[in-house]
Amino acid sequence: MNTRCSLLVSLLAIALSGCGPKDATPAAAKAAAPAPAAAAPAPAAPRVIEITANDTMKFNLTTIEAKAGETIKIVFTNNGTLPKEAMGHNLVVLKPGSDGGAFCAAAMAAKATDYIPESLKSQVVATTALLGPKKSEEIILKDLKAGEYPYVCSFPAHFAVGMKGVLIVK
Ligand SMILES: [Cu+2]
Repeated sequence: MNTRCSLLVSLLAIALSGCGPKDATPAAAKAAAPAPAAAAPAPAAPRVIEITANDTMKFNLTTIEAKAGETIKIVFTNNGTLPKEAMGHNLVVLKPGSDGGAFCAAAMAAKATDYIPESLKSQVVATTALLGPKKSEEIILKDLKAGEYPYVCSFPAHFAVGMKGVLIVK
């Protein structure tokens, strides 16, 4: 019964579509047309760069390269196990020409603001929050200009043991 019904429906559909195949074709073409347009922004999706840190106080990547005009997404993950108060990590991207060491020295007294010193805040291009173990956060750097951007973890003493890197944009 059901089979016969659906067969009838199918036949009806064929009969109906047979009435105006010429109308149907441009309509389908129109419907399909926006698809490539919608897909066009896809290449602009930011390149994702994964950076990790752990209890050894090192970034897995100490050099990142990007092209001028590029937008990148940095996904930063603290894979460590020690508590945030003892071994928190952040990833702070500074403007070209900034002194990462001076920034981190000032950061030591900035516990209240997650080790982002108010006095040097203007040097920050982007930063994650201070992350505890197994936490992850992303930052997006849009339309990068050429230059060398130092990045650091500003948790006390982490810069001194080498928790730093550079984003080179050319
Ligand atoms: Cu750190």
